[in-house]
Amino acid sequence: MNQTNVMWMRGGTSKGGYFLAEDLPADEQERAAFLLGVMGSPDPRQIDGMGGADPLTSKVAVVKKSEREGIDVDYLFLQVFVDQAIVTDAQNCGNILSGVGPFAIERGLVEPSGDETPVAIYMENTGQVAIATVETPQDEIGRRQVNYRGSARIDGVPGTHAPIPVEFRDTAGSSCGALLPTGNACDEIQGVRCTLIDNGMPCIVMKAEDLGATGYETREELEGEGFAEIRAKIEQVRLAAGPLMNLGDVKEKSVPKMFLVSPPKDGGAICTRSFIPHRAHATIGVLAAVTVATASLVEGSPASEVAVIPDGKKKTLPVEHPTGEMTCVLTMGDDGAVESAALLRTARKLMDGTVFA
Ligand code: NQM
Repeated sequence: MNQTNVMWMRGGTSKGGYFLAEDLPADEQERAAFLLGVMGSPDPRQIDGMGGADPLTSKVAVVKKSEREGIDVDYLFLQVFVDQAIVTDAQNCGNILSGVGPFAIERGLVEPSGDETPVAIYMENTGQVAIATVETPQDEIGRRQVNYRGSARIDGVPGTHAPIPVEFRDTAGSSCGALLPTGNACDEIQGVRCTLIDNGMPCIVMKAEDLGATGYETREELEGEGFAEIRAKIEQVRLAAGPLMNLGDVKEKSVPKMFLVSPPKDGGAICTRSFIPHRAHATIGVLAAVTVATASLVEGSPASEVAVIPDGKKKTLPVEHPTGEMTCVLTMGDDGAVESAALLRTARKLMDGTVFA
């Protein structure tokens, strides 16, 4: 196979190719080879493909109508590595998820049901469910179409767009089997105090100051020569922690994500800088934000030492990142555990056509 149908979309602060499952090879290896060709990997510039030379723009959503009760579509996320010939389903992506609802409606997998259409999405990578609500107003001749225009703003994306609220439930232990896979609020790994946690995304959360960082660096500073030693230390912690998080050897995996946290600077709940896991994130992952916000609520965790947490069972937590913040609204159950998380995202259709590998 050397060509197929695709829709290229921005989903949240990420960008990638959205495919119907039936438009890709069923065989995993064939599919991986095809997607590497589409993106132009492996090559740090991805010059011969559609990828944007950044893990955040080298992403794929594979979507199909669901046969599961109460679910509209199944979504499989694939990370296409930029400079290695690796395509992995070992992580989920909440940013690319933001485009799945609009894509499913555009492709006729979901019938618009009113001015707003809730789309129930089964996330195959982690076996969990998200509900994304998409604006579907009627046009002049009465047809309901996805609306991308609007006044919602998310940090990391210029301009404003139609809001796509996304709600997650029961994301604890999505890939690690438990919220705190070691059972501890704080572990010491390679001499660094950290929380190993998974509330939708496996993450390791450390205080920036414990690594000799401020936690307020720019993406360029985090990726610069001056940060090389700290990056090497972070990778040592990651490789040692992978097996403790039930993820096995994570040398060639894009999880766990690595977080440096510090006190909020702009009125938020906590300030973050993340590595995904080797490039610094320009903003923050969606499920990663939910996970770090959750870490800040865990008593005895390093994150709780720097976070500013409001009272009440429904907590609005702006998670600061290098280019603004992402607000997570976490609802706690009677047992004090996070029951659900809601976030605001936007997405935009960029092109619809044929892509060549
Ligand atoms: O954590 C990047 C992104 C992500 C993941 C990454 C994400 C999430 O911002 O749910 O969205 O961590 O590789 O797209």
